[in-house]
Amino acid sequence: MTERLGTATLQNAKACLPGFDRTKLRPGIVHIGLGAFYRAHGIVYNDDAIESDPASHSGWGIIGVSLRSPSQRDKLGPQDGLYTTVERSASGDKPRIMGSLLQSIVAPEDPKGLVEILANPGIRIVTITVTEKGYCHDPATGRLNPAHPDIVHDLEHPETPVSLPGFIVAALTLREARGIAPFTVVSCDNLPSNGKLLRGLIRDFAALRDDRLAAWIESNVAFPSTMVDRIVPASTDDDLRLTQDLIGFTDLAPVIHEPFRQWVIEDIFDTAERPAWERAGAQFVADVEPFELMKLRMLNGTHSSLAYLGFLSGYETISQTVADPVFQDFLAGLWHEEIIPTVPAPAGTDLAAYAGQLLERYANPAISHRTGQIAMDGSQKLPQRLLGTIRDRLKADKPWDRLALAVVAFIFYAAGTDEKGRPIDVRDPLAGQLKAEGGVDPATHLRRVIAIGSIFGADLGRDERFFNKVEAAYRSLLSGGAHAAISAINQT
Ligand code: CS2
Repeated sequence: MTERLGTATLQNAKACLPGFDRTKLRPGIVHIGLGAFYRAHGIVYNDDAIESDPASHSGWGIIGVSLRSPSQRDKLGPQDGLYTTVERSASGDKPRIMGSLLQSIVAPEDPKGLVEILANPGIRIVTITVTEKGYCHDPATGRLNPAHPDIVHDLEHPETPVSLPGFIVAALTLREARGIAPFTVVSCDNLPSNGKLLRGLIRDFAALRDDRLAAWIESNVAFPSTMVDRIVPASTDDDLRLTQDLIGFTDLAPVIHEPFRQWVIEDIFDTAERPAWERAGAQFVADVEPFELMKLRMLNGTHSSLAYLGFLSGYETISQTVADPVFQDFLAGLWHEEIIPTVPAPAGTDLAAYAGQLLERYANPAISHRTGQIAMDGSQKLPQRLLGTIRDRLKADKPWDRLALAVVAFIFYAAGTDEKGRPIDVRDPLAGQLKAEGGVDPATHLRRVIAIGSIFGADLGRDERFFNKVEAAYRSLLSGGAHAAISAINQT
């Protein structure tokens, strides 16, 4: 057993080390949702900004929060918040140790304590990656779901919340009462207009408590929208071994990622009140929406399509899936025939070149991104990844056969049995509603799923044009399997 990574061993680690003195850092950011993505993306930008000028960044250390599980804290705590990021590509592995995460905490262990931390005047930014389902909203409408059990709980127990909106509003309540300026709230999840969306949820939640507080939040708190991008698969035991071989110490919390990264942020910050993330390559722009739409539809939309269709075709990872020429043709058709015509190009971006770059990223053989991982939580992902594109295609009266096949692959996958009759481990907050009950005929099951308003909205669920195309795609999928259905579309 090698020694554990931590303050005492850091200097001997065989990796790029933090280029600043961690003992001089004070916390200025609370990050909620301490998963692999944030640790391979947001913290990397933050470490780069601090390294670019440590003296002016001493107030930008990070406190990381997990809203549910203690697992990140249990791994990071004994390592003093230090962990390795490993950039992987065909040209090799580059380990680097991150230094700006100062503390990791677990919200349910002391919710009041977390609210106090968030109310501390030193905290000026709250960043968020809690994934789609952490927003407690209705994905089809983007509004707060007041019946969500966590929201019901937090309205009854406002001082000991469990949900994201509950913590934000509890902290802002204290700051307002104490005359402390609010923090800026930065959503970094793959949701459309994520800042605007979160602002609306916080307003809805605050209004259920107190109209005056809701009005104060409305006029005082900034919620910049952001587009975030980096492919970061969940770490495996192999990744732990790889990291140990690279750095010479045991790290139980490494993150493996691709070389590419992008962060586009709506420029509504007071620049004195944030780290110079632009020095790390973050783009501050007046309007993030074109970047978000491009990324959600072109990357996440095809990622989910490949995840369901690739899984059903027997592929374990995205890179295996896109190595199949049948999938390459399908993907090219999805991008160029069906998705790109719905996406206005952000300034300075060539969408065909963006698609080409995405294909290279998907094909990175050193990144093992499981189709089953991306397939998770489809009910929360489909609206912004695929269904908005389909609405635009319907409006324009243009073909969308490949998108239809992706939607039915999701429905088939979430029904819970693969093409060989084996059970699928479906992880989705709506898994119960998506599962096909024994004996139900496929057409009835399809109708039932499409009637789920929080996924398909009130419009698509009642649109016969939508139903007819999706039903034809479902029949094709059921008759010969996913791979044959894709080949058939490629022939048309
Ligand atoms: C993926 C994303 O798991 C998923 O649903 O589509 O996490 C994707 O890898 C990132 O958004 C890339 O930036």
